[in-house]
Amino acid sequence: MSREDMRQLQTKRLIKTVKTCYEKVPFYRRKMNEAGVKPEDIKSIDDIVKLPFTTKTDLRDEYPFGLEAVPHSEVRRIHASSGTTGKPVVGTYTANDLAMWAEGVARVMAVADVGPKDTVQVSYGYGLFTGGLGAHDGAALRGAIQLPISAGNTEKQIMLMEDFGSNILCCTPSYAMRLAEAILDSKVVSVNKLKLRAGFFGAEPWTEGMRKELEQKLQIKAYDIYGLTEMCGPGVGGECECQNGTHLWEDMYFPEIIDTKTLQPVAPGEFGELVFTSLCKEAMPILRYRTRDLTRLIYEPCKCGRTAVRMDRILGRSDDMLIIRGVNVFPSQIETCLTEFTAFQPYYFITVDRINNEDTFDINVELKADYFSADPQDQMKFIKPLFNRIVSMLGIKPNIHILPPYAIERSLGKAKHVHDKRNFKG
Ligand code: DLL
Repeated sequence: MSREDMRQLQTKRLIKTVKTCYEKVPFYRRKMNEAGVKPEDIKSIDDIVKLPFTTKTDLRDEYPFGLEAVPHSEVRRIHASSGTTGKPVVGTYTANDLAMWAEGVARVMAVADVGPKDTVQVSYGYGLFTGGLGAHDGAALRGAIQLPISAGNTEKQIMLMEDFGSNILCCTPSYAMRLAEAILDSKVVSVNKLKLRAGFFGAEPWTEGMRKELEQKLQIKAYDIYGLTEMCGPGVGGECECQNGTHLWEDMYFPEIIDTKTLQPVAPGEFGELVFTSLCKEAMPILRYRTRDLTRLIYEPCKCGRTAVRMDRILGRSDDMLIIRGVNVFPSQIETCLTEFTAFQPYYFITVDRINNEDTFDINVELKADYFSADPQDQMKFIKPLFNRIVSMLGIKPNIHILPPYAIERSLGKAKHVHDKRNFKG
């Protein structure tokens, strides 16, 4: 679709969404009244900046169904994201919302031409988490065979992958790495015997280095799939064959990038916080939702021919950013450094503490089994270049510890990379 046609469609859908929010959801009416904006003030997609933001706290305050814009009897499914503290964030869906969600995932899967001859192994968790059922419904819409195995039970995953001939894998990148490791270590299954050809990985930040490792180890094309419960789940966007940014389905979810301090839109192409307005959602429409995901939007045309705007890799969430000795650190930056060295595994765990008024910064890492030695002198050969790389990237010095193979916990879903002990001190 041309940019102008897209803008017209977005305008039409925004006007409708805002009117519904104002008329049906007391929360939005109150917020818009406070901001002095009425539905009639929204005449074009550019007027979106007049609308107030919605935050995760608002969602929690309106828990569970305060933001619904339809009678609850029209809801057909409820999902929720775990959240680290307190009440979960809830997403509810009408039948149309479920169809639109599946369409978003199906568009992502189109890049690998997923269809009736394919078996899609859905190794995202099934349940309240949107990953499992989201990928499942997208695969169903493509007419593919769905294998709803969910996350975990790694040995069985690889046995069925071989026996059932799964050729598309959907899971978090960290679980994909765990599966790759299990396949390479396996005495019964070899990667050459598998039919895998593509993977759709998301739900957590991952790096180019991780992509290369996964593509090489699993002998597949590894595509990014992005999404969040507040919009629908997976399938807000996905990568094309250029693997050069994640196309966002902006006819369904309008993206903006704002400066986290001024809350004003940044210049096109600049980094900031991603904000979404749903343009088609019925059960729980959302206006200007602050995702806390930090990235940038790329408006230059993509070689693939898709005109939907692209999003750069997500650096991390603003709430995952560590401030160590005054320096901003995103855990994914450690992954970037690790994957530049063949000897290291892409697994890591960061511990931050404050001792004698100074921040400590410890990183546990693993060497691949062929390189591992328990001898500290041997280890120094590997630690030194990694240390130098991290210092050049972050400007602060970590303590690097090499752990024996498999010592770092492997994740089935979203990996946990950080323990910040400072949070528990007065
Ligand atoms: O993680 C939905 C999903 C499932 C997406 C499966 C992709 C695949 P939530 O649990 O609500 O929903 O978490 C949403 O996860 O705001 C990002 O911080 C992060 N996230 C999701 N996809 C990506 C990605 C699902 N491709 C939050 N890259 C989002 C980086 C991602 N971060």
